[in-house]
Order: sequence, then structure tokens, then C-alpha cells
Amino acid sequence: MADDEIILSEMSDDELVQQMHDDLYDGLKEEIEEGTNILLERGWTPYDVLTKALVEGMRIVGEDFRDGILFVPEVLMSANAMKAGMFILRPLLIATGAPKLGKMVIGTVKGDIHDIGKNLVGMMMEGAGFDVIDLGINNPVEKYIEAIEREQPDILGMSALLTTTMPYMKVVIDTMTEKGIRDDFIVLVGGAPLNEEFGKAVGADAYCRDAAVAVETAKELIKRRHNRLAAGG
Ligand code: B1M
Repeated sequence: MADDEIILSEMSDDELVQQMHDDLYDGLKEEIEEGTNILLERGWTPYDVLTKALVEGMRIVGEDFRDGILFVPEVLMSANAMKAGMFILRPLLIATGAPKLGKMVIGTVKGDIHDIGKNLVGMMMEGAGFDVIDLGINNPVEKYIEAIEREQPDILGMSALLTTTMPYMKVVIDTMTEKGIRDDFIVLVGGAPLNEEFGKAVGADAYCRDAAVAVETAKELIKRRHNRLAAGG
């Protein structure tokens, strides 16, 4: 069948998800929007559409980028297609009516322009009941400090996708320590090249493998903090 004869709405769920991985790979924004809407109409949860169709598709893109099969312009198109799907899912993911749990300031660190994962964490946190202040990408330490002093969030979240930018998280945390405000905030870090050990080494409260873990970790650490404050400690 020629490409222009593909009718997404006539595909089974499995075929459609497979097709969406291919469309994401090819950076086809409109097809990703259509596929996202079809899966939602078929009763898929926004979270399943996000993880099984979009995030999984981007994982495949990442592998071929790493192996030199895809290049920056192509990956940029994939990222734009992914963002178009996320744009449809965002209001559904954040409109859960969850009670307010706290506030988070989040941003990608200086030198780094990757924002899909950070956006996804922000969306999931909002859905779980957190107010999220998104600082965007390429944030120098001053921007983080200014935002946490202004917003007084419960949590500071930092994202980095490059091995060259992830050490910058330590610059931010060290600056917080120098200013005597480190312990006023829960600091969570995440991004593909990080791990638990790195999180500990830079002085974060926790490393979060993905957006779902970020939500669970945030809830748990906020609960502990409230208990500690209630106990007068
Ligand atoms: Co870039 N890139 N990229 N890229 N890119 C990676 C990261 C890379 C691993 C690809 C590869 O080689 N396999 C590689 C880094 C290698 C390394 O550092 N060792 C790489 C490179 C090299 C580069 C450039 C240097 C390429 C170049 O110019 N030659 C350049 C850097 C630009 C810069 O930042 N200064 C670059 C550019 C780009 C694009 C612009 C083309 C595009 C970004 C578009 C955008 O974000 N708006 C892009 C993309 C899309 C990728 C890959 C393919 C996909 C990233 C992504 O969106 N994943 C990526 C490959 C990969 O990661 N395997 C790659 C989907 C997203 C849902 O996952 O971001 O991991 P992720 O987020 C997850 C978790 O990590 C976690 O939760 C999220 C959701 O579950 N998480 C957090 C993330 N942040 C968190 C924060 C938290 C908690 C959890 O706070 C509490």
C-alpha cells in the first residue's frame, strides 16, 4: 500500500501504535496529531497514549540518532511531532482534579536545550496536583535562584540530557548551599544520562528515572517534610 493510502482510523490499535512510531520517526506532525486523537477516541488513557505511542517512538528515534542514522534536522522534526501529540494530551493529563499538593519550579540546565522530558514531568506533576513554574531551557544558576526566591516552591526540579551539561546541576545546588537556602527546598534531578549515584554526588534529594517516578518521589518527600515539620524538626 502506498503511503498516501494509509488510513489511520482503519488500523487496529497495535498497527496504529506501530504506525505512530514510524510517523514520529519521519517527523509527521499531522499524522501524530491524528493518531493521538484516534487512540483517545478509542478510550485509551492519555498516559498510555503518551508512553506507548509517543515516548516509545522517541526512544527509537534516540537509538538511530545515537547510531548516526538520523541527524539533528530529522530529530528536530520528530521532536516537533512529539510536541504536537503532547499538546493534545496536556489538558487531559493536568485536568485530574487532584487536590493541591505543592509547588514546583522546573527547568533544563544551562547549555542544554532538550525540553521534551522536562515538559512531560511538568505535565505529570500538574496532573498530580502540583503548581508548576516552568523556566524553560538553558537556565543559568541565577535564573534558578531568582525563581525559587520569588516563587518559594516546595520543589526545585532540574533536567539535563547531555553528559556535558549534567554537572551544572551541582553548580546550582552548591550555590543554594552557599546562600544557606539548600535545605529550604526539595531538589529533584532527572534526564536520560543521570543515575541515582549522580543524584547523590551532586547533592540532590533524589534522582527521578521518569515522569511517573518524579511524581511519586515528589509526593513522598513532601509527605516526609510535612511530618518532620509537624514533629517540630
Ligand atoms: Co539531542 N542528544 N542533541 N536533541 N537528543 C540526546 C540527549 C543524545 C543521547 C542522542 C544520542 O546521541 N543518542 C545525545 C547526548 C549524548 C551525550 O550527552 N552523551 C544528544 C546530542 C549529542 C545532542 C546535540 C549535541 C547534537 C548536536 O548538535 N550535534 C544537540 C545538543 C543541543 C543542546 O542541548 N545544546 C542535540 C539536539 C537535539 C534536538 C534539538 C535535535 C532534539 C531536542 C528537541 C527538544 O527537546 N525540544 C534532540 C533530541 C530529541 C534528542 C533525543 C533523541 C530524545 C530526547 C527526548 O526528548 N526523549 C535524545 C536521545 C535519548 O535521550 N536517548 C538526544 C524523550 C523524553 C520523554 O525522554 O528527555 O529522557 P527524556 O525524559 C524522561 C526522563 O529522562 C525523565 O523523565 C522524562 C519522561 O519520562 N526526566 C526527568 C527528564 N528530565 C527530568 C527532570 C526531572 C525528573 C525526571 O526533574 C525532577
